[in-house]
Amino acid sequence: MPDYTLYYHSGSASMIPHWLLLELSHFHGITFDTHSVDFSTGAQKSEEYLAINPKGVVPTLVIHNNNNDGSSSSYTESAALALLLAARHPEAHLAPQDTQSPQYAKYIETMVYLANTVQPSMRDWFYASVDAQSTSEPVIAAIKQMAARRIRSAWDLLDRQLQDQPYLVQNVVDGVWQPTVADFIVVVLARWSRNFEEHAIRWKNLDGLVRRMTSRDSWVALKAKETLDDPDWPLGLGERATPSSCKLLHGEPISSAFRD
Ligand SMILES: N[C@@H](CCC(=O)N[C@@H](CS)C(=O)NCC(=O)O)C(=O)O
Repeated sequence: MPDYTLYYHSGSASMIPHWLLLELSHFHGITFDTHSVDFSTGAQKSEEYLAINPKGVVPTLVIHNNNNDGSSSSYTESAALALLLAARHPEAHLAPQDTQSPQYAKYIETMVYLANTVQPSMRDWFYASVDAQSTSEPVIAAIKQMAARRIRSAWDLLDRQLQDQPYLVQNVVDGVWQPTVADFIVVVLARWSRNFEEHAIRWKNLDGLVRRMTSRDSWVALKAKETLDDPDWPLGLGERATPSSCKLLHGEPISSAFRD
């Protein structure tokens, strides 16, 4: 029995725990298996899947033998899964270890900001018509405009946070800066912005973070495992990759979601 099972869909929010699981398996010997959830058949809304994730979205992480009694439990919310994995594997130093330190306070603040403000805005942008249950162009445009404004101010803020440091949160182990799970999340979100008018890597410090994080072996393994349609990301500024996303739902016209 592996330590974990991840239900994922390529290129979506499940990239966050998937990347972290690969990082942990590469360096710290944890084991996991994966199940791909096929959005094109609506598998995320099937009865079988809803039994482990009533929200009908990815990711879902199953922790096996959580209580040392052979039972398994499922958990959802990509940011929560990131926090959970960092806490369950302190040897990987994916979070500041001293929960009383100012660095830990900054870590929690950053994680909640990403989960509370940035990720929902991304979802609003990609799923405007689905979540609003509307095909009205002005309604969709207004939702996207608000989401884009929030995302832009997030890039401003996160870029400032990276002003004099390589990673979002100070997490220094034996004199060497280590990324926290917040850095992994930002890179996944930055990738989603690649076809936006304002790609996150236009911000200099975010660009540095993206390049630092995507040089990790675990990122290379993630790209291979998820067979991403833009394996060359991050490209140079101004270049455009093929449209793809958090996940455009089956049937949603891609052309309405991306600028030409
Ligand atoms: N807050 C959730 C959001 C998950 C989410 O929206 N996942 C999208 C992919 S990025 C999904 O599963 N979409 C399929 C659907 O809504 O039917 C998380 O971070 O895990």
